Amino acid sequence: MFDKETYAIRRQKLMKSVGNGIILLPGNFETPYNYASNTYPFRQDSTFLYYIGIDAPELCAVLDCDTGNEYLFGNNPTPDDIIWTGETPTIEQYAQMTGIKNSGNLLQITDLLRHNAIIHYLKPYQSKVENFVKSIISSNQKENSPALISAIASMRKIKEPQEIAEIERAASITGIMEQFVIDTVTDPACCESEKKIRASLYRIFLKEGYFYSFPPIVTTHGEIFHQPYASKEPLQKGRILLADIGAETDRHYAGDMTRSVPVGGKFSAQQKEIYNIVLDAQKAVFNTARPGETWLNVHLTAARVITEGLKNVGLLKGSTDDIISQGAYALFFPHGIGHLIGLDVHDMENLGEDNFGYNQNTKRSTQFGRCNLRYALGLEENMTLTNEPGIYFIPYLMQKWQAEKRFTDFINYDKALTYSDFGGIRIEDDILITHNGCRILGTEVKKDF
Ligand SMILES: [Mn+2]
Repeated sequence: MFDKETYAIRRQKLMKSVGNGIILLPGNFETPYNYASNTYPFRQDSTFLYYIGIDAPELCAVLDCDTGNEYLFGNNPTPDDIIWTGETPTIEQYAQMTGIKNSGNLLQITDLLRHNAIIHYLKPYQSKVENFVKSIISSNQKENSPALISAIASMRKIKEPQEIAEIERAASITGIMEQFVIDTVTDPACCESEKKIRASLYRIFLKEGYFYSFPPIVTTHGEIFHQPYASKEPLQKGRILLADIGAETDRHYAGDMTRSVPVGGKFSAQQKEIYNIVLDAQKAVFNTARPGETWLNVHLTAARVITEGLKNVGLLKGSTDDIISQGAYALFFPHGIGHLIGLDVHDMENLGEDNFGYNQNTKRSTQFGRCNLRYALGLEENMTLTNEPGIYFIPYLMQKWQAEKRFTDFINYDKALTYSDFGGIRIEDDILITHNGCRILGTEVKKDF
């Protein structure tokens, strides 16, 4: 945790911003793996972490905006709990740790809620939490209070210095992980497998007392964005290994970084040509991202660099403006240029990205590719985001679009299909928006091969 004043100040600000009624902030519960006492690793809800900070299951905070009273509810450990898992704090002690005066048994929550017409809460994502919330709230009180979402999002999207330091730590450990991948894979004698490399990455974050911010992606099929599998076979020289990995600190701030590395240490001329376009797009983002600029415009700037580059290679043709406005470039760059990062690797995704990443004037596009941009609005000082352009050759998508005769004026399908074995390239770093630009978080990791 940070010091308890941090949480007290954040809660005061939240109550003032929401204005009236009750704010319900449930923490997460343990989730069974195969039976009740064998659970998945516990991950606290990020909004609960932000306002309460206590990393333990089955707690629920209630903030009364009308009176300013704060409560923390939870169950005290039973004698059996103490025998099996050791002594843990009582609910009174937890409340003290976060600077809350009132505490009580989980069942006492209903008495407090009964007399209040307005209850603000977010959509829960764990079924146990959802059931718990349903059990204490009457059905006419609806979830996902817009006032609560916008109050939380406007606070969490601007990072405090202590949060930036924490993300920087996550990025630094993630950088050590990427450096390990680079050292291993560029060795001309490399005979490791994706699985072995992934296993070694676990060792790096676990020995720091950290965890991953998402399951590591270590694959020579970089064109599969969330490739869940890793091969046991030794890496093949000539392939590109993509490692999209992130450590999460013990305060649960995320890092998220990607390197695309030539197996054996040297890219082919064809690989290098595509790699340099991605690198140029990443540089364009570094040069564009600053307060006052919109992230949508940053995305389009990167799309322009990718489009121009792919035109030079002969994969795209025609007017750059038309390729971008009609979305033809998205065959090769189908995702957004980056996302907010913080207590979640996709920060606040569970609040509904359209609720804070878009608004009345900037609606989410329905166009393939551009619709995957997670945040489109203005950049402000002390926001943290990822900068992650990529170029991919997805055989399924190239064949599908060709069969549908999509953008035949812009896409050279005959040439594109010769890249069917290429895979994909992404280069990703975490950035902080400063007062007049942006900077990389963590130590910069090699990206020239
Ligand atoms: Mn990312």
